[in-house]
Amino acid sequence: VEATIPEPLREAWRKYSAKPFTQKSEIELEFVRHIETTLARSLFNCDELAAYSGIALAFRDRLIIEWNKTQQRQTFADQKRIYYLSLEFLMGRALDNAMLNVGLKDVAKEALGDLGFRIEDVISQEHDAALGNGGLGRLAACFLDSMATLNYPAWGYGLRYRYGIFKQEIVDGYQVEIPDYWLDFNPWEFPRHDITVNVQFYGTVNKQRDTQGRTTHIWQGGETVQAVAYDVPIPGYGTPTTNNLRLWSSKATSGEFNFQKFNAGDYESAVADEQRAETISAVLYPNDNLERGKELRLKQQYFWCAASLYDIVRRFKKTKRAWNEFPDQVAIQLNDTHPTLAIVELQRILVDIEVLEWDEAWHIVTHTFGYTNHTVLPEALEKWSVPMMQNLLPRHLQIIYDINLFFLQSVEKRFPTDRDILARVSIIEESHPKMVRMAYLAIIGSQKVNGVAELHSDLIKTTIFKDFVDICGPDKFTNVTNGITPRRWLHQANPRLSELIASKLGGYGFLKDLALLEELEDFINDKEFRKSWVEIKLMNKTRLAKHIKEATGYQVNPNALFDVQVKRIHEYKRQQLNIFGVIHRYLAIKAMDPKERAKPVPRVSIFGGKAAPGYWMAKTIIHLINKVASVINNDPDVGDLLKVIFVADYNVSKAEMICPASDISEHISTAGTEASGTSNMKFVLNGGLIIGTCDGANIEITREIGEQNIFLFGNLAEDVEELRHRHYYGDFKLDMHLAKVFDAIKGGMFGPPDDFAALLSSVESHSDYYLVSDDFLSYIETQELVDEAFRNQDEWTDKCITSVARMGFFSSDRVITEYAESIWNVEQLDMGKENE
Ligand code: 73E
Repeated sequence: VEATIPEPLREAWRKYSAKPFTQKSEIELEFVRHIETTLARSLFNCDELAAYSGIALAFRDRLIIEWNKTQQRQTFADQKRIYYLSLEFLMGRALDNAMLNVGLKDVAKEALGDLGFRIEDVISQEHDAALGNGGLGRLAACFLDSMATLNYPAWGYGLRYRYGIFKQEIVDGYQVEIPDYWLDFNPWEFPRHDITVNVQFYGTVNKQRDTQGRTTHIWQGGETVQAVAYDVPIPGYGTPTTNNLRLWSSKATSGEFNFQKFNAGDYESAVADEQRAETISAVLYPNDNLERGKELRLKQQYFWCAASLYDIVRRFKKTKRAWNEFPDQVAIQLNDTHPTLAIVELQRILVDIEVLEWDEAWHIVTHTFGYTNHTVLPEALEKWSVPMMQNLLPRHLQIIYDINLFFLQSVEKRFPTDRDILARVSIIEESHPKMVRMAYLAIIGSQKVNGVAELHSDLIKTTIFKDFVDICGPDKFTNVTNGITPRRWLHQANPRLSELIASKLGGYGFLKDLALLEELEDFINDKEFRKSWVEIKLMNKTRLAKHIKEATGYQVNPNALFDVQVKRIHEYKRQQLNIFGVIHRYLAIKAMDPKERAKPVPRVSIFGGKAAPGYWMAKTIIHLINKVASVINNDPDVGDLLKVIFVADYNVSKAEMICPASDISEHISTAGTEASGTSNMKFVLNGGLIIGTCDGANIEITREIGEQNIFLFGNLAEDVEELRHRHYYGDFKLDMHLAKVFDAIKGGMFGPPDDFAALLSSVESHSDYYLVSDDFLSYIETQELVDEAFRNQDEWTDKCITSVARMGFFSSDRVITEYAESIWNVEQLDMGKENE
């Protein structure tokens, strides 16, 4: 039955169809209505959390009206759509973003004021949506914001984890992990119980002949789990476009099987099945840049790929087009190799279910996908054991073997004399057990492969994927340097700075066209402007100092130099280099004549970040930072000269407070290891400077802002291999300054030396893989240059303003435009008058 209301009866619908609010009184009406009905509360028991719920529900309704219209508009326009597949979407809070993007924050502020609430207090009630680990997940969130803002017809597809990234507490200096159950009240999602997909696992494959005598493969048996869609509206900034993020949740299928069990009185086992199914989407794996090969993770990946592809194909089929038009309608971007099974699944759908010829199907597949690589770290490159895949996804393994066979045949034809190349590029690694190399499969199945910053994109072409450049040609490999959304990372995180910039540039146009920031350079000598600039930085530092006081009890001086390193804890990111540098500074202060101690620039070293629960070295680094903090912060010789702070539970909303409050931030990875980094961009955009290595996007930031405005140090990527080789063959002498730091640790200055023995020996006796010793001298000398520069506050301010003015390139709007033009070949939706 056609579920559409006949034309003559539509008048009532049109009359009562919901209209998006714009007025204060309308917001107040909606707020009170939700408090009194949806939430069953009243003005006598409306606390800040209830107020958050009320205003969030009001704005959710507002978003969903535009969301509905956007979907209709996109269906009607019938253009190519972008599908962004990511296992992580690190969205953070939604309310502030929703209010700003629809342009009603000021109005909402007044409305809440009328009703007895301060908007900041209400906003801070919201729990972060923390469905990601770090940069990769946050990048996906920035991309959603930019795709909506630029009116691209785009969908995000991910998993609706019941538990996001764990909450971190620091107990006696150690990290403790607390589960993050975040779904108690989440007004931003819409369950779509009518949109479900059954996903199959295990079972066997049988060959059959169809009526035309062709061999077909039937995948039977095993178990099925149901995917249920939950939709999250993604509002663009200053446009009605509201795109969709679809997250899949797993549950047991309500099929025959359970029914029989219930009837047979086997209630407990039926409930156990139910729970087993729900386990698939229960928890986000808390590893950043590390793959552990767990079966449940592979199940998550297939569950999500299968459900998403089914949905995408279903939408395509509604247009009644021929299959060869699929790549003209659909662009699927793989956020790292995590969704690589989508390639295999589409081939399976086309060959086994839609009965296309293999070659025709493969042509469609390879013109649909794009693959973004985010890391060269070997421990992060995904490989799945062949026996595991054979068991879980028997038909997919067959298809992978066939893809590999045809690929290797073509390679052999082209390189008949290279005897090793087939083993090197085979999707199957001939180890025990055999492994499926997901990155190779992703390359072979995609039209384009991109890295995320220039150095990184060059490195993948010359190292891990070198053979594939020879085989597929250089045009398949490209670079798209990462970016960040200026809406969240300037306007929302730093409203005062955004307002100051708008006052000079004549409006907020820069939020949609970040290159406009360059006009700021015209105001570099404007005294009033500079004064406001400095005041805003001080206010932001004061706000952070207040948080630090509340969270740690330590009082820090907002006039000191705030030196910040916040990111996941990882040896390659080298928080150990930073804390060793802090100890070096401490020893220097202690060694000074008390009269001299007035000279150094007072500094607050601020750390934050989570360690993967099973990553012992990273946890040791956190422990050392906290021990060093408690010694230094309680040493009366030091006073305000040096304070060390570990901010617990670093997340998106903490980042929004911390980024605007830094004077200098540290991006000090071993050269060649950090693919891009994106917090480097957030700090500079908020008027902070960088101390960093020649790595990732630091290099392009330097090119844009000028090398006089950044503090670079350390060995270059091209020298890393040689240095490691030298260490390995015994030619290694610990830097003398670092040796003194190690002596202090070994002497028990920061607690039992045994606690840190493994960390020190990773540098001293295990070949110093991350070159901490090699870069130490250059690091501490450069930190002295930072002190020097900070003493001259006027020049420092020049550097900050100039840098912000030159950050336009790092908007995620620029990034999305590059993807759209050079990889996806999609067009923005023409909004006609609506977008004016
Ligand atoms: O350099 C960052 C990059 O800025 C990189 O380490 C990160 O991606 C960011 C965005 O491009 C990243 N995360 C992961 N790999 N690279 C990763 C790998 C496995 C699981 C979770 C995250």
